Amino acid sequence: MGILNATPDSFSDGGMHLNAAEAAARARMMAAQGAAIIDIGAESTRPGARPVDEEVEIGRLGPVLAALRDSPPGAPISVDTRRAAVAALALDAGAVMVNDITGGADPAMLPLVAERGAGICLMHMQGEPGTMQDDPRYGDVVDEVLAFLVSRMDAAVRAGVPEDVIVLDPGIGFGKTAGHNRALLAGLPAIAALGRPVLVGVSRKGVIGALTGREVGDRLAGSIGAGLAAVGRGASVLRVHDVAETVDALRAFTAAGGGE
Ligand code: HH2
Repeated sequence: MGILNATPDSFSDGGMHLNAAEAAARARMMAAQGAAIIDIGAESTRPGARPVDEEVEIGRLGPVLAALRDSPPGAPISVDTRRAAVAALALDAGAVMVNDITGGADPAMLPLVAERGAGICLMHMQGEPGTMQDDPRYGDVVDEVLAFLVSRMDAAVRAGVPEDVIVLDPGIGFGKTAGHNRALLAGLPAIAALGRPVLVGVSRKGVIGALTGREVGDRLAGSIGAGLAAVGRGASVLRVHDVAETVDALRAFTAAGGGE
């Protein structure tokens, strides 16, 4: 899954894809590099980020989706939003999947996904982006994330979403310390055992910075290392900024017997 942030303030590519034509070109390039899904977001959810108004989110997304409709990227489009109204607009404009960092908290989200026959990624987050990294606490982080994902999957199925369009995500870096993130990566087999594809997003994140001592722009090798480990432990979707390098790494990893 290639990341396209149509935001001025995303932690690693903020401000790079605000122009619709350039954003659409980037989406097409990621698809050509081997991305199986293009995930487009218009609200940064980095630690400390402030929520943006719905109109702002729509104003950023609309032109990018329109440009992609005129010239499709060649890979399915997912919309990274926690608002059902934004998701509805994106699904109207050609997206086929919703990536919801709140696990479908907006009461209108799961019914919308069911009605439109869309796919959905349900992610775990403790708290809100603005404050989630202040003091995250868990008893057993893997047990708590698992319980949340099971309950949100149940809610989705009750709302009419078929189980086979649901993807699950432990939400690396969303209300978690470095220790929590490592425990969740080690605990991926338990999440994969729920029977749905598991999505993992570690690309350029603080957890990679903590492990390597590198700044955001210099975390490619660390991101790929952690991503491959996640695949080896049961992840089936990696949400990444660097598609070409990740695809090469995955090809070599698989050919060399990784994940068997
Ligand atoms: N991480 C980010 C945003 N959306 N969605 C899922 N399912 N999983 C993730 O790990 C995830 C996500 C944060 O990364 P990014 O989009 O690069 O940054 P920002 O939130 O600053 O736009």
